[in-house]
Formats: sequence, C-alpha cells, structure tokens
Amino acid sequence: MSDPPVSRGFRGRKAPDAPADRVPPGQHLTSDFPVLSAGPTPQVNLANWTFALQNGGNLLRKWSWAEFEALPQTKVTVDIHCVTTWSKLDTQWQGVTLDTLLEAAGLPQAPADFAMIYCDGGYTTNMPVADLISGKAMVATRYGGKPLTPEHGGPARLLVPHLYFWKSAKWARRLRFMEKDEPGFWESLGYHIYGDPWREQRYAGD
Ligand SMILES: Nc1nc2c(c(=O)[nH]1)N[C@H]1C(S)=C(S)[C@@H](COP(=O)(O)O)O[C@H]1N2
Ligand SMILES: [Mo]
Repeated sequence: MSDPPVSRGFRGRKAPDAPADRVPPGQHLTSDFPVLSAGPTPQVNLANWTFALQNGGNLLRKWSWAEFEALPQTKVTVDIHCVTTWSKLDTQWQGVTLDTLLEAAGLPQAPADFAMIYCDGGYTTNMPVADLISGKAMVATRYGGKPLTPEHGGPARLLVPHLYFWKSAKWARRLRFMEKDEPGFWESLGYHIYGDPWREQRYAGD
C-alpha cells in the first residue's frame, strides 16, 4: 500500500525559528504580513501623485510618478519589526534610496539633520537624517517583486527597517528637512522619538 498523503502544509507547519541575532527583545516572528493603519487606506491617483523634498518651507524638488519611476532603483531584503511585537524576516523591497533622491535633487548632502515625512491621510513621522542616508532607507514602490498594495502603503512608502515599523510611513508624499527634531503622529502620542527595536525604544522614556 502506498503511504497516505501528507499535506505539505501540515508537515511544514512548525513555529518559525527565531534566530536571536535577528529578532529584537520582546518581538516574535510572523510569516504573514499584518496591516496596521491609523486611518482608512487613502485613494491615490497616480496622475496627481508627486513626491517632494522640502527644506523648512522651501521646495527643493518634486517628482511625478513617471519621473520617480525613472530614478535608479535599489532592491533590499531586510527584517522589519513592528512595535506591536511582530517581526518579519527577509522582506523584499524595491524603491529609490534617499541617497539617490538627494543626488537627483542636486544636493551633495542633506540640508538639515532631521526629517519629517508627510503622507496622504495626514500621518507623519520623524527621524534623524543620518537614519535615512547611507543606504539605510528608501521610498519603496514594490514589495516581493510586485507593486506595493494600497493597504501596505502603495503606491509608495518609506522603508526604514532598522527602526520600528511605524517609522516606515505608508503613502509617503513629502519629506521635509528640519533643523530640530520634532515628533510625528505616534511620537506625539507617547511613542519613542527615535524607536530603535534593539534598544526596545517603544515608548517615550524607554
Ligand atoms: N501613513 C501611515 N503610515 C504608517 C501607518 C499609518 O497608520 N499610516 N502605520 C505605521 C505602523 S504602526 C506600522 S507597524 C506600519 C505597518 O505597515 P503595514 O500595514 O504594511 O504592515 O506602517 C506604519 N506606517
Ligand atoms: Mo506598528
């Protein structure tokens, strides 16, 4: 008699290993991709979409969707860590790094030390510019080789994987350089101003 069929799913279903050097303290692995949004998913029309770099109140450069898509692309495979305690390993993204954006804007270096990201729907988040440059962050337009879906921030989201995932602003439209650090949406509501998952900087005071 032949062996009874064993579903690959059943045999393969075991808790994912959690390599300690890749899962920050207080985090657990997930294999699905949860959606976390503070509001509804905005309707984005690519015909009107732009991405802007701003210094204080001055516009530095603005790209249409077609112009943005024509910029040099970078692919990364990175781990992401949400403050609600899920982490996901080896996520694959494609987009335009902040280094590429600065270069395309003709800026040899960032004009200030901090940045605020502004999104469709009103979400904001802040971080030091040092965390955005040197290949540390991108404006991502593809996930797993496909256009980013609206609920995950499509057409374009920030990806700053070394900070808690609330810093990876979905539906990103504008990055404003600023002289002093200022809190964004969650940072104003008690989340940590910086948000390093390896130091468990979840809330202000951590
Ligand atoms: N515009 C916007 N970006 C956002 C959020 C949001 O509510 N609005 N939520 C943040 C939080 S808390 C997390 S954990 C991630 C979730 O991204 P995902 O829904 O693709 O998993 O997006 C971040 N970026
Ligand atoms: Mo989050």
